[in-house]
Amino acid sequence: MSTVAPHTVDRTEQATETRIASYLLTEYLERLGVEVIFGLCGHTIIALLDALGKSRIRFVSTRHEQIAAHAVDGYARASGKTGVLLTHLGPGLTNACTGVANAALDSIPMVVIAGDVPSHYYGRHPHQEVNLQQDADQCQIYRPFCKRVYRVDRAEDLPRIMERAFHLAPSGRPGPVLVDVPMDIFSADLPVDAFHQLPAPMSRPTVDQATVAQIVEALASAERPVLYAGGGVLSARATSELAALAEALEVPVAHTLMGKGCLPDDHPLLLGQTGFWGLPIANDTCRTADLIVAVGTRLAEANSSSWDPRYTFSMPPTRLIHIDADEAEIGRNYPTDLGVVADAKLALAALAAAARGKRHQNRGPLRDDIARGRRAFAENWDHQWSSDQYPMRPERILAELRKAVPADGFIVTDVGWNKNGVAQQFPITVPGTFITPSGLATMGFGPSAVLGVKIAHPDRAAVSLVGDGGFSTNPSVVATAMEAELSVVWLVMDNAGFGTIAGLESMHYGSSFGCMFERGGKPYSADYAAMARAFGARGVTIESAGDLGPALRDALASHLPTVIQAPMENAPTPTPGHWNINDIYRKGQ
Ligand SMILES: Cc1ncc(C[n+]2csc(CCOP(=O)(O)OP(=O)(O)O)c2C)c(N)n1
Repeated sequence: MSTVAPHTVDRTEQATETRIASYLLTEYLERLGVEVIFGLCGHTIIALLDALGKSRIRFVSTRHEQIAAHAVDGYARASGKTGVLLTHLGPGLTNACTGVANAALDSIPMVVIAGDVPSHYYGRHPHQEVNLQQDADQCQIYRPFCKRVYRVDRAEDLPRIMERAFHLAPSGRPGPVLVDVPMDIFSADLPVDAFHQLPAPMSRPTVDQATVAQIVEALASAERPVLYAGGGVLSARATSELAALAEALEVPVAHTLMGKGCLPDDHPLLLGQTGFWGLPIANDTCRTADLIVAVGTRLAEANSSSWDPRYTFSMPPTRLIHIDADEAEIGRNYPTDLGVVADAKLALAALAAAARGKRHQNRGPLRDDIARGRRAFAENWDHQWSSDQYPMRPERILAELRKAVPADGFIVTDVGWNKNGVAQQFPITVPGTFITPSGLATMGFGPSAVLGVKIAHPDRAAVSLVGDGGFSTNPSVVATAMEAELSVVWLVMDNAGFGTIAGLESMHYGSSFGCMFERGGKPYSADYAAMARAFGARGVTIESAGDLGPALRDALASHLPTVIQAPMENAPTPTPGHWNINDIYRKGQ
């Protein structure tokens, strides 16, 4: 019989075979189908690392916990599975915080396992605990954004809490769950069958037939209806159901930033993205609609032009039917005629089935109007697709990227011209291939998330399109890609500054103080390509616009990670919608 440590289930029972918790936990993670964990070591988690090292689970070690958290996020988005992050306490937990919050705001399922100080040090303020004003409570830093924050106070609770975490993260509205584990618990003995409980298979909520009939009738009889798709449509893998519904009733489809890809960009019923960085045809059609059926969206500020009725949505008089996995989202920002809590895929499938063959209002020249509206907007920049200007025009960078990356390749953006430009001007035809940080819009997301995307789909292209500001937040992603042998590409749009914010500041204040990269009063640009080579990766500097296409094709064919640095003019993305921060700024003397 093994020696029984203080954290066993029942020391008085007759001989229960026990094993060390970290090994049992690792086997449980294997049984759950976990194939990869991203993280960064610390003395609180090496017991688990030892077990992971002996398991089938791949551990990808990053040089910063924020990188690990974004990589988990990218993996979860691309694979559709719950991602797993492993982090040390104190500085590890706080470093990962931004990445986990980013995942939370985009409803990405994630389980965060964090080591903590030994449980018997409660209240003594041990090494690296975030304390001072609160004892043994550092996990609460995650409270405003995690679905649950668990601290495991007794070893016998670890199996039950792990089961809860893997049950809750993907269910309902997905999101991160933190399991904070005092390090002695990883080394405690537990009965060999302690992790017997797997998360229950779950059926997801659908819509009752009467409500389905009501919504389909409302769509069919409306004169100017719009289907409005959010990221929830993509995460539920419900794009073909959306297309079937739209086509059955000839209803145009607009989408949020995260909803891009809900219909192929060349679909004749696709209006495009709404909001500040949206398309005029999308904003105008939504604003003048008589009915909007919104699915899997928060109707968030950026996509709704700060909820100003003059730009994107005018509800009322437009009637709103809102279908979402989370009842808390319904009615938050707009008066709602009908709220439905349902899984997007089941709801859209039921609506599409009921809509098939149903008579609907004559939509007139709807498809022509959409085509004309999209073409008119593109005419603002389509001449730039072939521009030889150097430093390059951003539109030419997008055009070369689209030509080089296969339709099923992933474009993982950061924030800046990359995100706004791709959302607005870059055709996506395969759902799920556009990955972007929306809710928290975290600069630094893209270069790290692409690592997880590539692990989820090693045979597909994965390019992170990122500004030089975003890329330089955590350039050690290159080291991780080298170690993990991930042939990802970072295409760095180099405008020597935090261009998007510089543009805002100069528009309102006539200067871009604090936003551009400068040394001695002159623009300062680091040599990211040389830096990549220093890590052993490939690094390419674009010296004329015509170099980019071949450089991208070489990079995608290479087995090494590649940084491509493309000097670019700091030109703003068009903003057909509205953001009311622009009404707030006031210039003084
Ligand atoms: C972590 C974080 N800090 C600050 C911001 C505010 N912000 C939004 S866009 C941006 C500039 C990004 O610069 P860059 O990556 O060079 O892209 P560009 O805007 O030049 O295209 C900043 C600082 C943010 N979104 N995230």
